[in-house]
Amino acid sequence: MKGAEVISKLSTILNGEELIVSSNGNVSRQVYHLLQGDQIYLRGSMGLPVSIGLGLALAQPNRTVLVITGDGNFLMGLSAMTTVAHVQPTNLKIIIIDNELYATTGGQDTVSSTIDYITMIQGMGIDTARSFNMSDDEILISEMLKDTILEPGLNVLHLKVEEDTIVLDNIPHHPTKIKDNFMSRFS
Ligand SMILES: Cc1ncc(C[n+]2csc(CCOP(=O)(O)OP(=O)(O)O)c2C)c(N)n1
Repeated sequence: MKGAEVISKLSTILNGEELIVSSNGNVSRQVYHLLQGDQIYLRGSMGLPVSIGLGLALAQPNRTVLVITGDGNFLMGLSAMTTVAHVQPTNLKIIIIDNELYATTGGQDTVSSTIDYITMIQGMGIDTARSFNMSDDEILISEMLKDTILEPGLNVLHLKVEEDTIVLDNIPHHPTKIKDNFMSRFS
């Protein structure tokens, strides 16, 4: 299964009230085109989705905050996970779409193939991390996504996915417009 298919499946699980932060590049494009709502689609600012998601979760404790991040972005901002583990924001959910590539910029390898994500994340102090290889059994994916989003507490889901061959159009908004649209959800 590909990352875009995972993101599509989320549309049947989300209730529209969640605040989503997506990592720059293909993942943000997929979230923009495949999910509803004015969300934080990061552009350019690689490595920051977990940091921004943490800040948002603390600022909006009554809303579910969902971070959807590529593995390259996740690894670049890895230190933010130690703060997430320390703070344990119960409204924060993190989904790592791991294609083992910087797919957006031409498919260079990340170092994901040699990392045990669950051991790493549990070592930081997050017990509720799950990992799933999407080539194993596609039927389980909806349940995994549902559990990650609907089960109370800080949840992390690491998904090994196939590379997307279809690249969606870029987001047709300047970051300031993305910010304004997102902020209008609170007015
Ligand atoms: C600091 C920085 N370095 C590099 C880039 C260029 N860049 C944009 S997206 C991207 C790849 C992101 O990889 P990943 O998060 O794994 O998502 P994927 O492209 O695989 O969907 C890179 C290297 C950038 N925007 N900022």
